[in-house]
Parts: sequence; C-alpha cells; structure tokens
Amino acid sequence: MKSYEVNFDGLVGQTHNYAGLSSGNIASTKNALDKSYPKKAVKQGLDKMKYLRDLGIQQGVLAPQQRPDLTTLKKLGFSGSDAQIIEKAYKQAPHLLNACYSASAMWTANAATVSPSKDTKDARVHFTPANLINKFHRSIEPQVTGNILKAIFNDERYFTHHEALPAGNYFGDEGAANHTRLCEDYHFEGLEFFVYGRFYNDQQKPKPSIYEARQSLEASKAIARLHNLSEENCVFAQQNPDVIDKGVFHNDVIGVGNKDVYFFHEDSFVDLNRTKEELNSKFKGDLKLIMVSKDDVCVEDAVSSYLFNSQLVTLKDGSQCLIAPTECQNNKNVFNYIENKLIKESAIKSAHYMDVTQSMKNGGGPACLRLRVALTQLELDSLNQGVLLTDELYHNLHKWADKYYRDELSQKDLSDPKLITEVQEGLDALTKILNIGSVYPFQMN
Ligand code: SUG
Repeated sequence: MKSYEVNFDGLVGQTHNYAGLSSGNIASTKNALDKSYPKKAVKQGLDKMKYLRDLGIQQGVLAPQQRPDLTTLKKLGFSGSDAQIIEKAYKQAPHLLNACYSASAMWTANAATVSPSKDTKDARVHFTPANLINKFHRSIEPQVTGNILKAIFNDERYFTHHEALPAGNYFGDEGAANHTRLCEDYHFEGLEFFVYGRFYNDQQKPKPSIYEARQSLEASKAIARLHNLSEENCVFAQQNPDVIDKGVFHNDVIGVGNKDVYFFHEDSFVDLNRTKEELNSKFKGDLKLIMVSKDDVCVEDAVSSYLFNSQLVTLKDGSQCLIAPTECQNNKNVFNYIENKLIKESAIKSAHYMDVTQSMKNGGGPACLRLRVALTQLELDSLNQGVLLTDELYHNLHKWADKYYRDELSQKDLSDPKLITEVQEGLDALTKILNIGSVYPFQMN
C-alpha cells in the first residue's frame, strides 16, 4: 500500500512575540524584546505550507495554543477576572506573563515524537507529546498538544496516543527535533534514530558546560519502549556537548534526514564513528550519509544560517530537495556550499529558499515548523480531513489571519486585556475551519 510523509506545520499563533525565553537558543536571546509581526509570521508559514503542497507533498495544519495561558497564571497565584490576572502578572512578574503568552507551540517539530505503523510491533501509529520540561514557557504546551493530536488522529484502529513523559529534566523530551526516521521508502520498516544531549543516570558522561542539554537518554529510551519499537530498529546517539554550548539546542539544528539520506555536520556526535557504523549496520538498504566538514561549514555558520534546519523532501521525480531558510542564501559560505558542492555532488539534487524570518528570529527554521507523520493511504484517509491543506483551506486561513491577527506586537501590548478575547475569538473560528471540535480550555468551561 502507498505511504506518504505528511508534514504537519504549526500555524503561528496570534501572540507571536520575542521574549528572549530560551537560553541556549542564540536567536531567541539576540532578538529579545524586538517588535514582532504576527500577521506576517502566520502568512510566511502558510506560504511555506502551500509551496510544499504544490511540490506534491502532503501537507497538514496544526492549530496554535490558547495564549495567554490563564490556567497556568491562576496556578501561579494570579487571581481575579481575566483582565485583572493579566494586569497583576504584568506588574508583578512580567517574565511569567511573557512565558504564558509565548506562541512557541508553532515549532511543531517539538510537539511530539511519532512512530509510523511500519515500525511499531502493534502496527499502529504512536504519538507521545513532548514534555518540553527544560523551558517553562514550553512546558505548558503538552496537554493541549495532546488534545489537538487526538482530535486529528482520532481513529483508534490506527492511532495510539500516549501521555507526555513524567516532568523533570531526568525525562526531558523535546520530541521529533531529536528523532529522525530513516527508511528505504515510507512504506518500509524504518530505522528510528534518537539523539540525546545527556545521560542523567550517569553524571560521569559528557555534558555541556554553558547551556543545559534538553533531551535525556532516559526520555528517548522511554519513548522507544512506549512506541513498541524493536531494539534492532533503533539507534541512540549522544549529541556533542560542545555544539550544544555553541547554540545547537536541538539536534535538528545540526542534522536532518529523509528516507535513505542523513545530512549532518561532522561535529554532531560524541562518538561519530560508532554512530555512523551503527546507522549503517542497522539500516535496511543503502544509507547515504552526507557529512559536512567544518572546513566547508563551521558550526557557527550552521547555527546562524540554520542550514541543517532545512526540510529534506522527496519530489515527484523521486529526487531529494533541500527547503532551506533564506538565511542560507544570505550567508556567502553556506550558499556557496549548497549550490556548488551539495547539490552537485550528493543525493540532494536541488535547493529552494523560504522566507520564514519571523520564526527564525526566535530560533525556528523550516524544519522546526513541521511535525512529520508517515502514514499509509488508509491511515491518511482515516484522519480528520479538515486539517489537510487544500487551495480552499489555504485561502480561508489567509482570510482568517487578516481578520484575527495584529500587524505588530510589542512586549507592552501583552498587558492589553483585549488581546485575550481577540485570541479566543480567533481560535474559536479556527477550530471550526479545521473541524477539530473543542480543544482549548476556554472552549471547555
Ligand atoms: O524551544 N524558541 C524555540 C525554538 C524551537 C525550535 N525548534 C526546533 N529546533 N525544533 C525554543 O527554543 C523562543 C521564544 C522566545 O524567546 O520568545 C523559543 O521558544
């Protein structure tokens, strides 16, 4: 049966802003407190989705989250009417208000880890929302992420949904950003490649010294157990702590894979040779490892251009194309590497550059914005069809954005109580457009 890789992109939320919330993520820190452009941001994302859909790739949409997260603000002791909660939080603890206003759920590579039915012993697709425990503003995402995934993948015959892993760095889990599925073709059994930053149970193992590692080996192993994966189809490798200290806060900042291709930097892993050997020996077929040397692209350029946070997609003719951020075009060295070496000498045959600068300024490139789900035709037909991008949905979402998104947002605007209702009205309309029912706290009261 035919299978597809479906890209589910996060719609950028109405409260997209730059609050400098992610230490270790250089762009987030650098652009803290800049003015943001939410309408432009959501449209950049929609145009990327449409471009990929027009290339012949299946494309879905994941709804954003309710922000501000009033439930969390109440748990933190802010009380009164919704407007009073915002006023008090703004005056007493603006950093908490910023966190509860973050639109960070747009980076759906961190929404969950997904294992396709070809890889799991019970032949179902398994989903585990990431607990994102390392950053407070992201740790408040998994509940609603789970609601949205359940509303889309709602046929129990095919889909199994797990709870996020227990809270705490010991089980720090950042989802698909640290997980890549390699396969000869989407309808074959694949190899699931988990990359972790830290082994919490053994303090002697290497760890970064400036920033924290967000993904633990304990979390990756728990996901593999939950998803019913067999040992021979999994590889676990530790990320090089030195690159985490240089701003590689997720493995997808330094490597990306699609089908039988893995494109990565030579400084990615603690043990490069063992990792390559294990990938080669466990992969069923001919794995193409495209390793970029630091002479070609240094880690600093990889981080500032987000070369490896490109999407790697299969075109209709079967060739692979790199969907890179325009920042790669603007970095002379990286652009030269892509155009004069990569696409001339490797299994990646073409490159296209997408403008997602609003997201990039918070450290989210094309690959961060999408969650990949490999599905058989039957599974694809069984999911909630309202979220699959068509020309009609694309136009409806543009109109929706025109109606509900502000052009600009500054940190001061987060104190405006009108934003609460603007978001709720926008999300209520969106759940109808996408036909996903009630998924937000304000819809359940
Ligand atoms: O978790 N940025 C996100 C970026 C996530 C990118 N995702 C992947 N690499 N898959 C993060 O650091 C910044 C928010 C702010 O500062 O306002 C933020 O959350």
